[in-house]
Amino acid sequence: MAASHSESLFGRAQRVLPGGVNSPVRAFRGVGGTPFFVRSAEGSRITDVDGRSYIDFLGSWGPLILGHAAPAVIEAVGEALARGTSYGAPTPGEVELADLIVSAVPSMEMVRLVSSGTEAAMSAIRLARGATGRDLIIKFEGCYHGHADSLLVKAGSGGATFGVPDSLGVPEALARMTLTAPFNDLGAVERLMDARGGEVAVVIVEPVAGNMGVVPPATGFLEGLRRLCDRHGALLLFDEVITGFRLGYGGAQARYGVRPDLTCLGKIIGGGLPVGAYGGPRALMERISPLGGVYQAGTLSGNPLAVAAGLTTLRALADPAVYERLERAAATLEAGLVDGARASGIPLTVNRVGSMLTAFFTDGPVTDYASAKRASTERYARFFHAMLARGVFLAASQFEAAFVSLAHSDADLEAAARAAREALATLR
Ligand code: KE4
Repeated sequence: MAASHSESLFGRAQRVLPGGVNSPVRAFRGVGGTPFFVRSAEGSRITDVDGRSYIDFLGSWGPLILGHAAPAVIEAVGEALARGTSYGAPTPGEVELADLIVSAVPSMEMVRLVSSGTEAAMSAIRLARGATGRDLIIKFEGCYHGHADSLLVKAGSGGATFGVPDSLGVPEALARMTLTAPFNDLGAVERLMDARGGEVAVVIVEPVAGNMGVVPPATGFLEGLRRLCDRHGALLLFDEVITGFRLGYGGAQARYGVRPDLTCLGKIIGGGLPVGAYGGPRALMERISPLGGVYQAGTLSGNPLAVAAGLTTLRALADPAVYERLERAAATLEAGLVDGARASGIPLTVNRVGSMLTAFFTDGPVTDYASAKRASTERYARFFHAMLARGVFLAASQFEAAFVSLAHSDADLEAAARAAREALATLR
């Protein structure tokens, strides 16, 4: 049979792009097979270069909460485009977006726009180190905060407190400054703080984990981190790149009522174009260059096209009714997965917070990375392809999230639930 256009493109791509992709998870290595190449997308649907279309529950890994090619976003970006693409000088839109973000996010008085979640997390870490004069950071196993060196670190062997590189190219000396603890394990954080709290600049956490699959914070976990940081003079950094404007207009910090010292944002605030941000109280943010001694910069920071997409997206989310709609829609998808698993007898644990969810192919509760890793990646891979064959596109990894958007219709959700029931039945 002739190779599909995606297969031909993937063959060509692999000769010039490492793995044929510009971000590893897109290569389908977690699920096998050839990734489809995208021709276009609109609303809840994405269409590949062979003309196949899928109901999309990835939404570009989170940004497309309005769905693809939302008319208001297309119009706003088009208007900005007609005026130029980048100036390297301040624009009114950046001020409007900054105003909107600091008015929505409870802990923010000031914000700096950057071009990715990685940049946001990396810069917030540097600010925390600069503000406290301390070097150590604490992160959680299974949480991902972009690919800055200090954050590509995993737990040292034998429960040693210092970290070891989780990627080639990360210096051991730097990795040792990152301590790790299991997500939802306050005791482990307390022990780290008791041992070295005076050296810890910041604790960085996804308030609802999305990068081990969706794992909500245990009751009291976020409040406990707040107390431990206060006791030891460390800063608390919420990485809300996924949860910001996803779990409500004020993000996870508003939903759970815990106020971090710093927050990083991304994804939704760019509406599908490159925007990241980090922010917090004025006293901290005024330490950022050009006011203070913590340096951070970016040629395309606050890019007018990306700002237009972000502003339009966030304005569309300002109506609380949209989050009620997202909640109902995601609950329908969750029910379809749970019903399908029950009918087929396949062990499945579905973790959902708002409109982000993960179906783990395991029967136990999934509360941290260790329990998430007990899920069957082999079964997830078969499920992923069975859903794709039925016209539903999920994350190409068991350890990622599915996202429901405002563009998903009742018909889309019913179709996805039907596909899930059929796909799960094929796994028996
Ligand atoms: P970016 O640099 O990819 O914009 O953001 C990094 C980042 C930071 N913090 C959190 C909580 C994130 O989830 C991410 C990026 N998420 C991944 C997948 N969950 C993006 C997909 C990819 O790497 O291609």
